[in-house]
Amino acid sequence: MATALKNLNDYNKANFADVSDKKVGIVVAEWHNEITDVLCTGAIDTLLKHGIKKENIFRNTVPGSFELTLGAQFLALQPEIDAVICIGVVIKGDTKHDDYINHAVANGLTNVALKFNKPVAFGLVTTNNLEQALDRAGGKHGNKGVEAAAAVIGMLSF
Ligand code: DLZ
Repeated sequence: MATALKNLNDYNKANFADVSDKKVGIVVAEWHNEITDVLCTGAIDTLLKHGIKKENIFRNTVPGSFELTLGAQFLALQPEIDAVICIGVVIKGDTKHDDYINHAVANGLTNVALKFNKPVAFGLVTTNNLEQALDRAGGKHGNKGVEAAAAVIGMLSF
């Protein structure tokens, strides 16, 4: 379903378990950091809202979205980390860089999740322009960071 049909802030918490003892790593890409900061805040606020302790949230940065996969792996291989949220913004430009990055991150994060048997959320905003990215970072479509955090809590409740 397109994001235009579903606000990213709306999620079903009916099946959320008690996650108050869980530890969550967050990896944030520095490209478009004025937007990834907003996404990260959305993710952290959502984790806190559902009982995860501030001291159990570990925020790390990587240069760009392409590096999210290795950042996620660095965190996932730490036994004390229960789940990872990856946050980035890839905006289409003149070349096909966005395609390469987006597919690499989607495949990479899937592999990390399966390899470590831990939830790894895809908090990557992939858009045609800046306006669409802002719409998904606290704008009219909600906040992709909120959605990513809710996905992790949902999977920790599985
Ligand atoms: C190189 C690049 C470009 C062109 N665009 C983006 C982008 O829109 N969003 C993003 O997160 N990163 C971008 N990068 C950087 C790559 O993700 C990566 O950091 C570099 O290619 C170095 O590996």
